[in-house]
Amino acid sequence: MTPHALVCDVDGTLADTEEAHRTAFNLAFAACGLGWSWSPDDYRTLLEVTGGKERIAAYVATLPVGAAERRLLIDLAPALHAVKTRHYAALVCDGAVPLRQGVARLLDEALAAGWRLAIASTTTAANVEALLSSALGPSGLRRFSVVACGDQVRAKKPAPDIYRRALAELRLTPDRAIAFEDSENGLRAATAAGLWTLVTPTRWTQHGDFRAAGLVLPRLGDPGAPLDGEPGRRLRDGAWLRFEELFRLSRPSRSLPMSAATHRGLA
Ligand code: XBP
Ligand code: MG
Repeated sequence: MTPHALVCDVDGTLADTEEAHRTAFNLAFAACGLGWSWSPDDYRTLLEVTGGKERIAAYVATLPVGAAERRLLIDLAPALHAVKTRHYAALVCDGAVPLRQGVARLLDEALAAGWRLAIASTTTAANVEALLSSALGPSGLRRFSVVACGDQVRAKKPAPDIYRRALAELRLTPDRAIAFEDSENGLRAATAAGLWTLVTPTRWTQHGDFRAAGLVLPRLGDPGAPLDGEPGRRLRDGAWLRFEELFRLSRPSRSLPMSAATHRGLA
């Protein structure tokens, strides 16, 4: 069968992690004796900057301080971010932040269809490991053929670099992959890399512009938690997104159902 891959963002997509990130940032600020505290509204705005170190630097740029102090605080960002990352790992351990509804099912369906799984995330490798080993168990990360994340690329989302890196490591062209995202920055990165993209926004990212997405759903849904108005609004095959329908929607030119196409290696 022709190889294919589902390339997944992590934060907000596989799990709704941004409240844990926000808490970890605030714990790090307190541990370092900084009187900073990011409210949910502050954080929603700051999330427009991807990458924790970059987000801290963007916040410092807004502070009413002199150039010397600003330089000092920006130089502090990497060490401050390392403290934050340790707090985040503690916050997501033991399954404290579960996968979003339907995610485990969709990943299983993709693997059962013979697709590979990959990660394309702005967050650090430590955070990916902490979340997925906690939410999917010790072997969780091994389900992913490729983990492209964090500082492996110079330009973070919305630049396409992390998706291009994932495709290169997968040895796939963009037409052999589907991207799975939650934010406008992620959608811009995936589409700039040429991938058809599924978007399931969260309360942190729902204000974004998702017109370039192949499909936008509030969540994936599950047999026990069907999507309102489905099938019929965006889905044809059921009230929750099955991988077979995701495949079909991503390749409207292919009339064969995914099982037949992949079985005959035509997908
Ligand atoms: C979302 C991000 C990350 C997280 C915080 O990443 O932009 O910066 O908010 O994690 P994703 P770090 O691409 O997975 O949606 O502090 O490790 O950056
Ligand atoms: Mg995300």
